[in-house]
Amino acid sequence: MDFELTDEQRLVQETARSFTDNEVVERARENDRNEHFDLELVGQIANQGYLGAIVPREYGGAGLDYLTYGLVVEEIGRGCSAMRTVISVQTSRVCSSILRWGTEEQKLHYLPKLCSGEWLGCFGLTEPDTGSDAANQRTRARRTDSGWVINGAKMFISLANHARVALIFAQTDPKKGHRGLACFLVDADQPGFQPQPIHHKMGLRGSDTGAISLDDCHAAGDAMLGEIGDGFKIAMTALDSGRYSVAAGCVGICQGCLEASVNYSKDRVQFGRPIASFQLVQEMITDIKLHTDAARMLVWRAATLKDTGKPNTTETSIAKLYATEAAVHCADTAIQVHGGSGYVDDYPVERYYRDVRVTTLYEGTSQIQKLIIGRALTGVNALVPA
Ligand code: COS
Repeated sequence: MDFELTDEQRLVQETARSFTDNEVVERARENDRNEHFDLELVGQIANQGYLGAIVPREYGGAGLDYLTYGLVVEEIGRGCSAMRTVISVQTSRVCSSILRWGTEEQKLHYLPKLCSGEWLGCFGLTEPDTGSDAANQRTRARRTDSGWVINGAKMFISLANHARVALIFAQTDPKKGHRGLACFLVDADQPGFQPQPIHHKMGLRGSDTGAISLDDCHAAGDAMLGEIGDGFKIAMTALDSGRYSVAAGCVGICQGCLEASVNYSKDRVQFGRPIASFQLVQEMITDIKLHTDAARMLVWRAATLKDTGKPNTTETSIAKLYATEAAVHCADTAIQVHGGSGYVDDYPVERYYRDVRVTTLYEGTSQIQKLIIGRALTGVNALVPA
């Protein structure tokens, strides 16, 4: 693996860095305070080409490789995890699924609108009673003369309230278990699709999260990704991309914690000298750096495997597990460096601490990642009773 970025990758990285500093960081605190989902900023992010970044140019994307996409996600994640979530969902879950599983017509219909930000998309897998056990979908799809009717409920869905198209996972035949699942491209602009905002989240307050009620929702006969029975694999391949994106965003949080802590420690004077001169403060900053670099290397390894078309589910889970836990640790440590000042939102570390907490929960909890990794190592599926 080459640790040197190409000139093009470096340029994309620098552009994303200055965009983040000039446009995203500026608004992150106010949006967080006001629980404001900043559609104008989403539009700017789309104009940068960051929605659907890995989608080939012929479908309206930026045609980036995974490593370069990860560099962008890291920078936006450093600035604002709520906006990073928009990129992760739109790009890694929605666009990557359509790209991987869609017909040519579906790709041409959806991808340009999603990449340009004209439409937002959401990913309806999680349900009120279905989280880690993703195969156990309660939402049902019934065939009709004109297509499908879908009934059920989805929970904790990012972009639910602003999506124009929703990838909805539903069971077509409960007797078949995960082999009965299908993934529908559902038009969110119909009466049976009813999103409800979820408020009072610990973090990601500037992101849009909702519950969706599906009451006789219609999907046309050809509004399905893949075939009946492909639903679970579609979800898992989307998560292979989504987990990578979350991991890259968490490297951004780690990096943000590092920069904030270094700056603060050089400014803050106690006992007549900057606290950066104290060994125990340097130890905390070094610890943040260690976690940041290790997380970044794991993300880059997963990217390299993806970009060379090699199996990467285990390495993606390792990157996701490590980077999210590292970011939780770094945010905690950065607040310790900031002392009382880290407890209010004058500094970004307070928001990092709240925003990062969900990352070890969504896209598969840390425990699920450990079971995926453990299964790959031992060949034993801990989720199947012995
Ligand atoms: N890529 C492609 N196919 C995959 C896959 C992947 N990454 N992971 C599993 N599959 C396939 C398997 O090969 C298997 O295929 P067959 O039916 O042909 O045998 C099928 O999917 C079922 O796989 P498995 O037996 O591993 O399913 P489990 O029910 O044991 O579930 C876990 C596995 C726990 C890994 C899965 O349910 C999971 O990831 N849960 C967490 C869900 C999650 O992240 N939710 C968050 C949603 S977004 S906030």
